[in-house]
Amino acid sequence: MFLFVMNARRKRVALSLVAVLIAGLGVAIPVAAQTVVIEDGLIGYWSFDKDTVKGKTVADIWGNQDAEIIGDLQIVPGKFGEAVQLGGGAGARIQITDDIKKAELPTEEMTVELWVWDEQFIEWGGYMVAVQDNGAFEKGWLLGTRWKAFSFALSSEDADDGDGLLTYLNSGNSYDVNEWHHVVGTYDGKEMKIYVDGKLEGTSGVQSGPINYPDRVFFSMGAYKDDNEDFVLKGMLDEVRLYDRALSEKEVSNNLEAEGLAVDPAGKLSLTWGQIKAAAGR
Ligand SMILES: [Ca+2]
Ligand SMILES: [Ca+2]
Ligand SMILES: [Ca+2]
Repeated sequence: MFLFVMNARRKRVALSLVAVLIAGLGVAIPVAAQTVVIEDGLIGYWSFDKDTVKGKTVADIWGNQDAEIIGDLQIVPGKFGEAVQLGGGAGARIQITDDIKKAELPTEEMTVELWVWDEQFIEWGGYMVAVQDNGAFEKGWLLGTRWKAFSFALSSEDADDGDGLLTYLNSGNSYDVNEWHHVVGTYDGKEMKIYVDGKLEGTSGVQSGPINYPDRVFFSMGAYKDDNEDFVLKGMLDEVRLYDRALSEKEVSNNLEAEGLAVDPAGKLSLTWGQIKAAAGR
């Protein structure tokens, strides 16, 4: 008996089929058709699972952008595995880098995706940010809140009014505190979209062309942080993912159901193989 693991790495495949081939019989028995995270275009994935957090360092389990915990934050049971919990006090965040030259940011298209448990819904909430919005100077992007709406903001080069122009695209509905929500912002170079719990909640055609970045950002999770603002989430963030292309509605729905990568690079391979063996009756 031998095992075949088909890894759908960097292909537009929603489901990874793990098949066990039984030698001699030539019969393929699918034992785990679990929904997995889309990998095509994925450039960063911060799961906050406890085995990916060492001291103040939060591993990027897909890319090369490990993040640093700033402030006294807790790793707590989350939506999937563990999540990070923030208390809302200024100065805390999970920072990937404050040097935009070192940041691996999407340039033409993007998707920012995460699970959030928000305990207060502030006016200028930031879950993942790479932004400067200082008066008329408006560059970069963020996913966060405007009061009880989720909001995806983005600045592009074609819509630039001279010093950048951000569009804050808000969800159509308002939401309650203390619930898990799956929130996604996408930009394909022509349209911004925001999805909440798999449902398309808003579209804007104001922005077009490459993403318009400032010279410096606090590329971070858990706070609306720029040169003159620092508004920290009170709540939890989990399973934060960044793509360099716009996921489709179908792909957003897939990721809403996904419980991780096909083969977890952070060291759960043995667990996955154990499950395969168990399912195969071995
Ligand atoms: Ca997690
Ligand atoms: Ca500002
Ligand atoms: Ca402007």
